[in-house]
Amino acid sequence: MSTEQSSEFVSRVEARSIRVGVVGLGYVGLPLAVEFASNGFDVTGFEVSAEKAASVNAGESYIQDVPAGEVRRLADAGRLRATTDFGELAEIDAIVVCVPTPLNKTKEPDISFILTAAERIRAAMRPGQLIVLESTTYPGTTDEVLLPMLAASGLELDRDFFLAFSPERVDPGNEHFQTRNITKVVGGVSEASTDAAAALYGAVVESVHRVTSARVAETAKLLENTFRAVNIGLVNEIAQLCHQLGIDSWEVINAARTKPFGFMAFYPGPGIGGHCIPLDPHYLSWKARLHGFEAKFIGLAEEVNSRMPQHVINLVTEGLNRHRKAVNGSRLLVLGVAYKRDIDDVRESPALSIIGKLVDLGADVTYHDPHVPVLRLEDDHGRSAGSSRVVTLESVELTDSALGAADCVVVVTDHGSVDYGRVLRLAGLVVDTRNITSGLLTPELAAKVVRL
Ligand code: SAJ
Repeated sequence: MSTEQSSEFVSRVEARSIRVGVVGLGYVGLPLAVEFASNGFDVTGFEVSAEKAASVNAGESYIQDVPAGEVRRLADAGRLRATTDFGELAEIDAIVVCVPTPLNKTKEPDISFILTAAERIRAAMRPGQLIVLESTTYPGTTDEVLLPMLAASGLELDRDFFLAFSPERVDPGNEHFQTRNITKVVGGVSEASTDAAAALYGAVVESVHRVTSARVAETAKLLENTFRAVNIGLVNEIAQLCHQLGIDSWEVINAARTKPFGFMAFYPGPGIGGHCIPLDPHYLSWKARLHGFEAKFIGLAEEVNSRMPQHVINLVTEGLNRHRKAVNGSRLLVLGVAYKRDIDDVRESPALSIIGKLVDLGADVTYHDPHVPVLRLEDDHGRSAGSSRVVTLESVELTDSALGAADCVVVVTDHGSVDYGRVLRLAGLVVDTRNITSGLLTPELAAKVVRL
């Protein structure tokens, strides 16, 4: 039921008299802050990084999808500013929290960034504020954790403040789907909170999808990304099965996708990377375990996906063996180390585990990635026990000699800027984990290639 307060809040949104605060100006927060400012709101970004705050105030952008010119225009117009003083949250009417939610070393949720943000909000709270959490998290975080923390201020839900969850759906590098044209799911811990949050986002996105609770919104986000992890796991298992049967899994998938309904193509790869797909499902399975429920699909997908780097090592071993060579002492050139094509992000990239394993097997490993000039391998990147060496590599130039000298070239990430026909011509052996060479193969070249 709407309250008098939520009606008043909605009116202020419509009048653009709401001051918006975005906590965390990363790949989610900065585009969102710019979107609100571009739609007539007065926006303050709250950052723990003085450097990021200074960049925004100087009209600069450090996020690939946010044009610096847009930041400069809004900063110059006084619509967008950033601060590290969280006490200024007291002056904000709508606070949107966009902080990281990683996993800890034992792959359990780490919501410490959310808790720190919530504590800072509690300390500055006053009547008339809406707080929205966007960070991907387990079902119940908003109503079980955030609500009590904020209520400890002495302020009362619906009377003094509103609280909702609305999952971020930013897809870095996606030129078609940007903040404005991606439907925003919104779920409040009360109906009045849903009203307030739906009004806020309704001012900047084309479509808002209201749900009846914050938990539904939290779980919807986790389903979205668990769906991907499970289906990627399925095709990775199919690929290993096809390899055993001598069947081309890529041809199988491309045939299946001709079905105009009831099928969605996913493709095998060297494993899954990024800050969403490998991590988000663990938030759901962790919560399930607390309730004595085992989320079997999530566990199985993790098992299959996390073993793909070893499968790649097996393919390299298989290929070298054809040339009577061992991995130990062989010169291996890895092409592409970012977690997916045409980006520079190496978080959770399977390349880290593949290179770590090859180094531990005694191979002489170099890599080429036009987007990643330096790569640092920590201990836990698939390294064998005791290999405490932290290895730092620099991307090598993809020269004819580098390609010719390699005993094996391993395509881990298929960046668009690489000429794979040249790689095939100059390399003696290619392990292709992305099917990027299939359209280039003559019978002679095909003899050089081992495909996933
Ligand atoms: N991958 C495969 N096979 C596939 C698809 C992906 O092996 O068929 C691998 C990629 O190489 C990568 C990892 O999985 O290592 C994740 O790839 P992704 O395409 O899911 O890309 P992300 O991690 O950037 O996921 C983001 C997510 N966006 C948000 O969480 C807001 C995801 O929900 C999007 O669906 C995805 O982008 C997208 O579609 O681009």
